[in-house]
Formats: sequence, C-alpha cells, structure tokens
Amino acid sequence: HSLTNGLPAALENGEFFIEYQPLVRLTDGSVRGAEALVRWLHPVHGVLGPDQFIPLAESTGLIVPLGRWVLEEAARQARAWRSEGKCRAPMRVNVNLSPSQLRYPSLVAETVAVLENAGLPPSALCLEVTENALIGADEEELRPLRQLADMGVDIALDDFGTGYSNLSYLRRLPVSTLKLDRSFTRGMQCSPADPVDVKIVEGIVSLAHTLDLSVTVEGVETGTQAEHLRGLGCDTAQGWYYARPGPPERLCASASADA
Ligand code: G
Ligand code: G
Ligand code: NA
Ligand code: MN
Repeated sequence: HSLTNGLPAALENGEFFIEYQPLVRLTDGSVRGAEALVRWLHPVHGVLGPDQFIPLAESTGLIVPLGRWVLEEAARQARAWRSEGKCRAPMRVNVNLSPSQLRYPSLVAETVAVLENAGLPPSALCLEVTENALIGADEEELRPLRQLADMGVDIALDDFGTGYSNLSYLRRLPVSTLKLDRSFTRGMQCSPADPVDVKIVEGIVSLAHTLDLSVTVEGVETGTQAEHLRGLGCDTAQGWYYARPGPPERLCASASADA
C-alpha cells in the first residue's frame, strides 16, 4: 500500500493533526470536554481520516508512536484550555486507544508521565476503547486499564451496543462511561421517537446507572434527538448538532455560547 510507506516519515514531518469534537452535558448544554480525532494532512492526497490510516498504523506498529503523539498533543491542548480559562468547567479530553496500545507494556507509565508533564489530574483524561478490543481479555490483560482507572482516568467503552454486548461482562471491566453507538441515536430523529429504540436506550441507561456508569451518546445531529436522549437520562452527547470535529480554538467559543 502506497500510504504505508509514508506513515513513519509523516510522524517525523509533523503531517498529523488533531480535530476536537465537543462533549456536551445534556442537562444544561455545557461543554465538558472534547474527543481528539486524528487526521493526516497527506502531501499528495490531502486530508485523510483515521479510517484511512489507523488500520495501517495498527498493522505496521506505528500506532504506538502515533498514539503517544496524539496523547501528548491532546494533553497539551487540555492544559491550554484550562489555562486560558475561557470555558466554564475544567475541560477534559477523550483519546482513542487501539488494541495494540492496550498491549503496549509502557502504556501506564507513559500515560502517567504525559499527565504529569501537562500538569493535568487523571480525571482530565478519558481513554476510549472499543468493546471488540476488550472482548475476551482476561484479568491480566485488563490490568493496565484497571491501574489507570484506579488512578482516576475515565475509561469509556466506545461504540457500545455494536459488539457482543454480553452485559454481564460490564461488571468485570474497569470502565466508567458507555459511549452509545450512533445507530441508537438514529431512532430518536422522529417525534415520538422509535418506540423500540426508546426501550433499548432506557434499558441501557438504567443498567449503566445501576452500575455507576455514565452514558454518552454519539451522532446527535438534531435538537429532537438531543431532547429525546436527555429525557431518557443520557448524561453526555456528541455530534454535529453541537459541532463537527474542528480546530481546538472552537471549543471554548462554543462553550461561551452555551450560557
Ligand atoms: O471522526 P472520524 O472519522 O475522525 O473517526 C473515525 C474513527 O477513528 C473513530 O472510530 C475514532 O475512534 C477513530 N480515531 C480517531 N482518532 C483516533 C486515534 O488517535 N487513535 C485511534 N486508535 N483511533 C482514532
Ligand atoms: O468511532 P468513533 O465513535 O470514535 O467515531 C466518531 C466518528 O463519527 C467520526 O468519524 C466523526 O466524524 C463521526 N461523527 C461525529 N459526529 C457525528 C454525527 O453527528 N453524525 C455522524 N453521522 N457522524 C458523526
Ligand atoms: Na472514539
Ligand atoms: Mn466513538
């Protein structure tokens, strides 16, 4: 693959950049933080999304240094948001972890170092992992995540509801947030909302809150969806209705507009 050859140099040449998409508290519309979404400004192909190069980075091992760069950069940005003081609440940042990062032996030590260097408390960071990355993981494989969770790092189960969703395994996982896949948000488009999707979301929210987990919904594109999901007790929302992924300066601009 022609993109594969360019990946290592791209990191050295500073061709990656991060867009941030706000995470909004549904009860009052306040911005609580943002998800970091990496992009590659390719010299020939233009801006490439993660779907176009993360799998390559995974299979070539470059995901470890790339993921380290994303974490460092996102932490630096969270520090900047907090220092600028333009946001009403201390901003948090969500960073995606891919499966090989979970197996990387220095994950815990490096994450602790990144937080310390940025002067951030562990609660300023949320690490997003997919259900599929955790399916079948035994206690030893979960230990790094559990260590980070015990320190106060928020661990989110990304794309929740699309994998096996063996609900009893939720109790074993060191996660504090469920990120509900956007397929559930779609049924909230009409009024009244799709009754089956309503029941499903109700059930997930009830289960999550029983287990002391917070629920974030993805792919919110309309005010109608936001209203339905707020009514169903979801805690946090993300989607085009609030903002598309964009440059970091926009985050506190939208925060100041939410009064
Ligand atoms: O919005 P977007 O097309 O950027 O996101 C597509 C997918 O890429 C999402 O599933 C997201 O979790 C993933 N992704 C975005 N940034 C990163 C990253 O820094 N590391 C990893 N592993 N995945 C990412
Ligand atoms: O897999 P993950 O959930 O991390 O990926 C987020 C992806 O969803 C990104 O590609 C992002 O650009 C996209 N996205 C974010 N908000 C919306 C939205 O409101 N609607 C749709 N269709 N996609 C969204
Ligand atoms: Na994600
Ligand atoms: Mn997600």
